[in-house]
Amino acid sequence: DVVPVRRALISVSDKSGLLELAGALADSGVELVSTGSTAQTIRDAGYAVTDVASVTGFPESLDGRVKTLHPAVHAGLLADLRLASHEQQLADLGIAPFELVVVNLYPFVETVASGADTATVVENVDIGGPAMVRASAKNHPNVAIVVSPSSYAEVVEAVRAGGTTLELRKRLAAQAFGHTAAYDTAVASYFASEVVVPTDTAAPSSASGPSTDTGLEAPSAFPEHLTFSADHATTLRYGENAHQAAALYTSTSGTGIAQATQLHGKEMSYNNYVDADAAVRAAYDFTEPAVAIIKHANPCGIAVAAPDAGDPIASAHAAAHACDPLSAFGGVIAANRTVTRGMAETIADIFTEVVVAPAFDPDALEVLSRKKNIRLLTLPGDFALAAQEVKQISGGFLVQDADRFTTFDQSSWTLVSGEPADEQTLADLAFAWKASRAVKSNAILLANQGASVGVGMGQVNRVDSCHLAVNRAGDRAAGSVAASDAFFPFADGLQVLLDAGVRAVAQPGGSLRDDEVIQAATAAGVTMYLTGERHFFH
Ligand code: 93A
Repeated sequence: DVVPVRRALISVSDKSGLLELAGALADSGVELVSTGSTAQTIRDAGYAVTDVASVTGFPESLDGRVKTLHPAVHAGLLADLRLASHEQQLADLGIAPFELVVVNLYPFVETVASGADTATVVENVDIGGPAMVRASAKNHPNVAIVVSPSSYAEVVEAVRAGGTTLELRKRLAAQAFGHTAAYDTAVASYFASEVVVPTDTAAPSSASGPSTDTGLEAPSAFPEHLTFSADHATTLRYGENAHQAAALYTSTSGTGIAQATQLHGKEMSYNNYVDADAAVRAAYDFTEPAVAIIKHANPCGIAVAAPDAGDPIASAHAAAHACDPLSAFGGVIAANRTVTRGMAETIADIFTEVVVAPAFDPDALEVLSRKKNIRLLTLPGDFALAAQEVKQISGGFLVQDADRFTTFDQSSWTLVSGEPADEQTLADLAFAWKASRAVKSNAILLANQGASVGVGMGQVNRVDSCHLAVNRAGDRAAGSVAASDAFFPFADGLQVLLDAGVRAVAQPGGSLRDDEVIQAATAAGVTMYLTGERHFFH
């Protein structure tokens, strides 16, 4: 099973050790066939070499994309000369076999690491090289395939000793398949990380059409506002934590926080973007002047302007801040109106990471710009909350319509306990109900006079969220109104609110134990409305 080497095909991007190898093979009487610059390097060193183009009778073309992709090469690599028929066919075709193939591939990984643009990276996806490597490895009973300069010495030794052994060729074939597998994995992960989503990427047909239970139309295409181009990526200093690499991909057609203009301050961080997005989502749920202050994607205060305020947005900010001044330290603030000097002066006294708004009055900008680090962002003029949302899970994406209120109008609510609310209480309930949507589930939000006074967020049971909201509100819990993003499964959570003295409650209803829950409210003489719509937010 020793195969003497008469003819070798050499095509290498990494030319290290090439001349020693070529010299040793030439000295052993091996005919060398090579591609473009490999042939040139060998020839320049004074060794005889045949250009692959003269073997194929076809010029290297398309900027080198087609060099060795030709039957005259591949028949020479794949012929199994243990078979008389293969030997005969090669002879009939006038093709000589190769017994040794030396290939290393275009430096794909190195090109990506150099930060090259997409076109350059793509050009460095080797096609012909892996084809030769795999063909030769498949045909290891006849061909020795070498993919690494570290194998040259051993192969030269075998050639000099009369030929390659089957044991050596098998070992080399295993290395070769490992090499192309690793190469393709690198290519695949590069493309996966590119997140290039063409506009017309339709979801699989199984995802379209109405769901049988709900009559809802499934998203039939990847959301249009998430059309990215790879050159719209901005490298961020790091991700959620300092050891996580991160980038911002800006949708080419979006009108959101990713398209905001930064007027001042340090570079936006990954967490700044996440919180600014949550803040804007919360503030823009309101049509009246509103401010949301966000920490770790949760509100530590939301408020709308007092009806008679002289500086409405400043009044909304002051009320939002008063909800939880301790937590507001280092927060991200969104306003849905131009930031005024009055609002700016209050913010200037509080350590704040980001302020995002449709605009800043010039004197507000002047006040805030005195703070070196605070990031000031203006939203695009055509800012709009996204109509659809995408969440990554392992192996795929979840796409859903954005959560929109359809139950904001209290005329659709059902009074199930206590007296009908007066105008102010109804307004407070409506505010609390809307504001609770900005709170991660399980969400309980206590409010008074158009401002949150206690927020219970992110707990795995509703009772704990109630305790949290009540504790945060302190003595402001008594006389406040409460909103719950989803029904009370038992009366226990509601009881915490009732014991704290809330005066009215809005919640979706729909629990098996609604009766028990309603009875607890009735027993406490507290007004309760069922809104009929849940607003989980995770
Ligand atoms: O562009 S390719 O995918 N098309 C080919 O036909 C082809 N043949 C060999 N790349 C191809 N190669 C690669 O060219 C080899 O894998 C090797 O990395 C490189 C050697 O080219 P040169 O000898 O011109 O430096």
